[in-house]
Amino acid sequence: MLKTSLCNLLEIDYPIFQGGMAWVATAELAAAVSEAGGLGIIGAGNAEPEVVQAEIKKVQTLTSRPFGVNIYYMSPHIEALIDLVIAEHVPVITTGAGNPGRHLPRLKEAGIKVIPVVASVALAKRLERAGVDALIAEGMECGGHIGEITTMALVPQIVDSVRIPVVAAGGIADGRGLAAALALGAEGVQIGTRFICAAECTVHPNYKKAIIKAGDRDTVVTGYPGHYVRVLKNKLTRQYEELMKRGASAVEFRELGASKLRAAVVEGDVSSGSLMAGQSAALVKRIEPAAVIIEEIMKEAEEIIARLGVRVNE
Ligand code: TUI
Repeated sequence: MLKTSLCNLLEIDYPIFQGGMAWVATAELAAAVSEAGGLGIIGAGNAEPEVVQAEIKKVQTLTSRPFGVNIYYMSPHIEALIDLVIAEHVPVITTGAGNPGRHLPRLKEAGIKVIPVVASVALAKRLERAGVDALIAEGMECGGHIGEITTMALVPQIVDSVRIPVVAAGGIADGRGLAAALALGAEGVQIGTRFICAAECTVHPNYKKAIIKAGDRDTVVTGYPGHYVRVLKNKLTRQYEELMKRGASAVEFRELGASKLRAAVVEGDVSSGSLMAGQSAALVKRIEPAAVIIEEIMKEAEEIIARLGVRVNE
C-alpha cells in the first residue's frame, strides 16, 4: 500500500490533504476527509475567530482523527486565530498568502505541526530554517490566490532545496496527479477543486455544477500584480477584464471582488460570484463522497505506479 513519510509524520492513512479553502472547507468536509484517512482541513479565511472555533469543535465531534486548520495570512484576525489553534490543540495548521515565521516558536511549543503553503524556493528555504514540519508547494494551476510558477516546475525545485517533506498542490485531481507528484519528489498532494464536489462539501449546488461543467479553458486569472486569483469564467470575470483594460486602481478591483466568494458559496450566484477553482476543474466529473474520492485516487495511483515499472522496462 502506498504510504509516505507524510503519513507517519501526521498519523494519517493516505498522503492526501484537502485544501483549506476559505468559505468552502467547513467542518463537514474536513471531518469526512479525515475520517476517510486523509487530512481534512478547515479553511479559516477571513472568518471571525468564534466562527472558526465552532468549526473546530464540530470536527472534533465528527472525527477523532487528525485534522488541520488553514490560516490565511491576510486575515484581520491572525493573532486571535493563532491563540485559538493553540488553545484548541489543533493537530496541524497550514498557512497561506504570507509568512508564518513570527508565530513558529509558539506553535511548535504547543506541539502543532506547521505546514505552510509556498510558491517560491526562497520562502521554502527560509521556512525550513525557521523549523516548519513540511511544506506545500503550490503551483499556479490551483484555484484562488496563486503564485507564478507551475506545479511541474515548482515542486522539484522545492524538493531539491529542502530536506523536509513536500506536498504538491495545483492541478491535481486524481491518481495520475498523485503518481506524478510522487515522481517529482513530493511526499503527498493537496487537492482543493475536486473536494468542492464532495458530497459532504456544504457549498451551494450551483457551485458544484459549475465545476462539473467546466472544460479545459474555463478558468481565468483575475486581479492585479501581487494579488492574482484563479476562478471560473463568468460575468464577474468579464467585469474584471474591463477594469484591467482601463488600468483601474487596486481599490476598484477590491470593491468589485468584495463578498463575491460568499455570493458563490452561499447564494450559488454563478454569474456574479467568485467561483474559485483550479485548472483541474475539467477533471472533476461527479459529486461523490470524500471517502470514494480518496479511495479512487489511491487505487488509481497504486495501479499507475505498478504499471509504470513494467512499462519502462519493456
Ligand atoms: O492562500 C491561498 N489561496 C487562497 S486564499 C483565498 S481567500 C481569498 N478570498 C478572496 C480573495 C482572495 C483570496 C483564496 N485562495 N493559497 C496559498 C498560497 N499562498 N498561494 C501562494 C501563497 C503565498 C504567497 C506569498 C505564500 C507565501 C507568500 O509569501 C509572502 C511573504 O511574506 O514572503
